[in-house]
Amino acid sequence: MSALAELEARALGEIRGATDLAELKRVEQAFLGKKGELTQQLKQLSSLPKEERPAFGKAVNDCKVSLTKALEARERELKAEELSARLSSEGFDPTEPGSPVPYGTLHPITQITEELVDVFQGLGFSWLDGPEVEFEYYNFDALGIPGDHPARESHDTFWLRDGNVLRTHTSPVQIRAMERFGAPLSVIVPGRCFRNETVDASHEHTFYQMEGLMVGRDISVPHLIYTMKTCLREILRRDIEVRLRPGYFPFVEPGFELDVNCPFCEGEGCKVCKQSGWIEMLPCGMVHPDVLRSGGLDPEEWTGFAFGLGLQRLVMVRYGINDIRDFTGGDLRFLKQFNRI
Ligand code: FA5
Repeated sequence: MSALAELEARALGEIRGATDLAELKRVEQAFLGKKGELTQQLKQLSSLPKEERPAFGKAVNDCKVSLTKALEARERELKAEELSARLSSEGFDPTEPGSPVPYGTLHPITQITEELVDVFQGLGFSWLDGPEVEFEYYNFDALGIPGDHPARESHDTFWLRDGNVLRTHTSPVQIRAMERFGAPLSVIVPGRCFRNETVDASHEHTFYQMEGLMVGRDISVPHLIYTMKTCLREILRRDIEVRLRPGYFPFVEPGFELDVNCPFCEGEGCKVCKQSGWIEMLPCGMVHPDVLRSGGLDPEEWTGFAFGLGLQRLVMVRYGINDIRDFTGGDLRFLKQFNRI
């Protein structure tokens, strides 16, 4: 056995035999310290014939690596032993269950999204996602809202330096869905939208919509009414009446505003519904032939309906919440009322 191999074996034995951290430190010094045995070996290097130096240098280095690894491993073991000895001497029982950590709750917008996805998947719709940073083309042009169209003014848009936009609604995904999947098609698209609006009790700069789109042969207004009634009945958890009023959106023809009978007065007339008995719920309509064309579909063959549901608005109507800012205010007393984990 070479002197180096003998030194390594002896050092490894001492490392394994060290019974506490102080002793381990002493062993480390004895072999790897400035005056340690291995360090001394290295000093012999210059006295060796030139051709033997590389092999000897490598052997010393390998030995150093092996000792360092063994020292680290033994240090970990000794530390763990010391910790468990200290904890048991203090009467700490690591097998006792910890004190409970309070759970958070799902945000009401997350809850309503999950419920809506559930209802619509039951009706055969697929759940799609789309980009929040959108091309001007998808957000506006392909939906029949060219640059000079007055409808752009109602969407106070966050423009990015590269000419793209933070999407102002989920409708651009209508085009993306038709381009990608063709027809027939039934999709919902819940997601975040952005408008550069002054925030007040009913407007946020960042809010959630859920787009719905059904395209098929002979899809007509009764399909739209049936779908919306089924969805709103499930979500508002009561039997509801709906009515359609004309509404203008360049990407639907005809376009509607869909109202539901007021949940607070059952249609009798109250402060919330401004004595009308009806609450404005969502805009919708039959997909404009030009929009079908933008999506690559032939309007002679296909028809469809679309809607854009404001999710904060839906939760507000369901629970009688009167300020949209509560959703992002971070007040736990508000959030804990929607106690679903
Ligand atoms: C649209 O955004 C259309 N894309 C909806 C649509 C889709 C129409 C498909 C026809 C067919 P509108 O700008 O009205 O429409 O917004 C739809 C809903 O989003 C509103 O009813 C409202 O509930 C919600 N919403 C709009 N702006 C805000 C805002 N600043 N803060 C909170 N909710 C908003």
